[in-house]
Amino acid sequence: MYRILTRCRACQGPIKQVVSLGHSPLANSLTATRDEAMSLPRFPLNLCSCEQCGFVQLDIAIESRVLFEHYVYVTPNARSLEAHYESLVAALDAFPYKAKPLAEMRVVEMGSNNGAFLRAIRSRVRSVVGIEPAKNIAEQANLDGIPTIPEFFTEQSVEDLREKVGPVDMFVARHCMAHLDDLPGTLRAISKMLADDGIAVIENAYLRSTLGGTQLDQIYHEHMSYFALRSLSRLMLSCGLQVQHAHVAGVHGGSIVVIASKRGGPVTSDHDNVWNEEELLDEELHQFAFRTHAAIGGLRESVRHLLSQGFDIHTYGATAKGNTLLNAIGLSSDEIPFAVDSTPLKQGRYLPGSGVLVISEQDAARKQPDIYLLTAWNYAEEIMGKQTAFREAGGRFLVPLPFPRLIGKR
Ligand code: DWN
Ligand code: ZN
Repeated sequence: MYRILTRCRACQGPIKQVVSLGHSPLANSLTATRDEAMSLPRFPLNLCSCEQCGFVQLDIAIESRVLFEHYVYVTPNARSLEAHYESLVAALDAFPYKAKPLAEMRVVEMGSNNGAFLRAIRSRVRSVVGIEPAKNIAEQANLDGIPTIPEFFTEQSVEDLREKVGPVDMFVARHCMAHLDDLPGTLRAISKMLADDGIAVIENAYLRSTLGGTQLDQIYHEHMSYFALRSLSRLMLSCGLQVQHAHVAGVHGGSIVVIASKRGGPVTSDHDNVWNEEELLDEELHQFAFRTHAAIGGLRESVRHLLSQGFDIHTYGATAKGNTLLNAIGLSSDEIPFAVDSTPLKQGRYLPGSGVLVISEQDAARKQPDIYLLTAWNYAEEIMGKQTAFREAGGRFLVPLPFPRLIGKR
C-alpha cells in the first residue's frame, strides 16, 4: 500500500530529511464515523530533499489507488479560481514560442477533476478532453458536458490513451504532478501524448511560496513532490520535455506554471526571473524547518488560549491542508466540534485523526462559533466575503499561517 523512499524519485540520488511532521492519517480519508476517524492508520510525514539534484519530496509514497480512486476533493466554485483560469489562458495565448494559435489546439488535461479548467478554456480552443482517475468525479464531469476518461494517466496507459485522444497540441497537468510516485514515467508519458510541436503546461504549488509562507500544511501524503523550477526543469529535460516559460501565480498560496515542449527553443524572461530567484533554496528550506516548529507551537498555544477564554472555535474548510494542521497541533473534536465545507461529498463525514464533523455552509449559519480557524486560507477573500453577517455580529477568523492572526472585531 506504500513504499518508503531512501533515494530521490527524480534522479535516484540520496535524500535527507528537512523537517518531520510526525505521523498523520491520509489527509482526505474522511470517514463515516468518529471512531473510524480516530483509529485510522498513521503514516510518517517527513519532508526531504535530494543531496544530488535538490528535488524536494516526501520519503513515503502511498499507492495512487488508495489515495485517488474514490476522491472527496472537488474543485470548488470560487471567483479567485475563475480569475486564475482567465489569466492562465491569457498567458498561454501570449506564450510566443507555440507553433499554432490556441484556437487550433486540441487540449487534454490529466487530473481534470470536475472539468473546471477545461470549461474555462473550452470556447478558446479546438477541443477539450479530461482524464480523471476518481471515477465518481469523472462521471459528474461527463454529466456536466466535459468529456472525461475515467482513468489514471500513466506510462502504461499512454499508448491506449494516445490512440483515443492523441496526438495532443496542449497537455495540461494542474495540481496533480505532486500526487505521482512515478513522476519521471508520467513526464515521459506526457511527452508521448504530445504532437511534435505541442506544449505541456504544468501547474503546482510552488516550493518557494510554501517555504516563504511557512505553509507547513501543504505537506501531506498526497503531495509526494514539491516543485521548484530548477529541479523540475532538470527532471523534465531527462524525460524529453524542455521548459521554455515559468511564472508564479497566486492560487493555492503561490503556484508555479511552466510551459515546456519536446523541441525546446528560446525561454521567456519570466522564466529567467523565476530561475534567478532560486539561488538560496537550501537556506530557505533550512529556515522553513525552523519556522515550522515555531508555527505549530504558536498555533497550539493560540488555540488553547482562545478556548480557555471560553470561545467556541470551528474550522472553515475541511481541507487536506487543515487535516495536516489539526494533526500536527494535536487538536480533536473535543476542542473543535465542526468543520464547515461547501463540498457535499465531505459533509456528514469526520476528519481523519481529529474526528471533527463536517457540516455544510447552510448548517453552519445555524450554529456559528465565535471564531473560525480558517484552514481554507487560500480562499480567505471569498469566504470572508460570504461571511459578512458573521463578522458584523462579532465573529472572527483565525488565520493560522505563517503565524496566527485574529481578523475581525469583538
Ligand atoms: O493539491 C491539492 C489541492 C489543489 O486541493 C489536493 N491534493 C487536495 C486539495 O487540497 P485542499 O483540500 O487543501 O484544497 P483547497 O482548495 O484549499 O480546499 C478548499 C476547501 O474549502 C474545499 O473543500 C471547499 C471549501 N470551500 C468552502 O467550504 N467554501 C471553498 C470555498 C471557496 C468556499 O467558499
Ligand atoms: Zn535527486
